[in-house]
Amino acid sequence: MLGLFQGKDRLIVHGKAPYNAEPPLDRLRAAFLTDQADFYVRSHGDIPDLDADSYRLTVDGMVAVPLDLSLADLKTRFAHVTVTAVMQCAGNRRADMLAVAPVSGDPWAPGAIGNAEWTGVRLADVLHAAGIDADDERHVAFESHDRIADTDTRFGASIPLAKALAPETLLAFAMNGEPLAPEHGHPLRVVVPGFAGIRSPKWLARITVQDRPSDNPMQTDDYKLFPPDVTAETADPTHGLTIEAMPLNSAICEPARGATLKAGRHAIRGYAIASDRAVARVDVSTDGGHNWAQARIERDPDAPYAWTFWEIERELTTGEHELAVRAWDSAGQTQPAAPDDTWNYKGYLSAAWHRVRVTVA
Ligand SMILES: Nc1nc2c(c(=O)[nH]1)N[C@H]1C(S)=C(S)[C@@H](COP(=O)(O)O)O[C@H]1N2
Ligand SMILES: [Mo]
Repeated sequence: MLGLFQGKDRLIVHGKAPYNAEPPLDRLRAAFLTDQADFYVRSHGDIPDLDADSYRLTVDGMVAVPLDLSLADLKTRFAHVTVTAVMQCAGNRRADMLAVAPVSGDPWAPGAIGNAEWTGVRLADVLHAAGIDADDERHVAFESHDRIADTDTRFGASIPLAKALAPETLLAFAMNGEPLAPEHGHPLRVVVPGFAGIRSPKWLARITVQDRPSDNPMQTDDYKLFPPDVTAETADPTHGLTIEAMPLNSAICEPARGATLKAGRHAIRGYAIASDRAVARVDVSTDGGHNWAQARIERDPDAPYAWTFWEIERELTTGEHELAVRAWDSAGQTQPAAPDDTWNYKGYLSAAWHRVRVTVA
């Protein structure tokens, strides 16, 4: 197993305790599968140091046969499955909303995302072994070993039963063929492809099938989406939208924001992601969104939950340029031009055109 934060020295650190960090965007765009060393870390509290040999997972609640499994039980009783999927924080690209008006939370650039090959067992197989009946009104609640910073409350969240039973939803013990690093949830985490990272608990301790969402503050108060007119003072979390599926998004990874370039042809590269739809088209502008050209896209048709890479070469003349990217999904939807319309006081789901100013000298 990799040691704590091993190789993470390249990351841009937003906070040390809890540890929150993201890769520089050229590292992020360097490989279709993001190395654990380059993978962003989002933690709400401590990073538990769990021993794989003594680890236990409890499955209880509305099940016929409650389970108490070791990691070895889990690995031997259930088929191993590998799914390539993006993990993305609901706060990814928050910095662009912060530029509109103050928001709470870390100012993530577009690096609070990564794409990995997750190996584990299907959550559905474990739930069926516990004898659930597939009543769509149910929820699957998770509890973890870490404590939310400055509280005694363990981290927890839930997903609707239908997504828990979906074939892509895993209890994962490996990432890109390596055991999970401590900061990514060793020895076992949930992976819910297409959903915001908050629904994929790390350091999983307990799974409870119940008739309502988790009562953990992460579920009831945080990760709720509001329109721009709602403030921290007026927000009623019971009226917020629970963030689950992530929106269509794209970002320019190269060149870097603020870069000084030589006049001539330059490659402009980045990623796009459409959650549970496919990215159908990516357009790039070098004049702030007046004129657009279609980028080449690269994706794995067998990995619908992975990201799409895109690239285009453009001639850049001397002066200031505002590069911009917008993606389109298979339903013909595209991203909003400006972050203002979807600005929210928590800075979630920042998905307007990504703009990068560069100087050509
Ligand atoms: N137990 C636990 N699970 C957690 C979190 C956490 O703080 N504790 N953070 C969540 C959030 S908000 C995100 S975005 C992802 C980040 O996963 P990563 O750190 O492996 O990239 O983990 C999720 N799972
Ligand atoms: Mo997150």
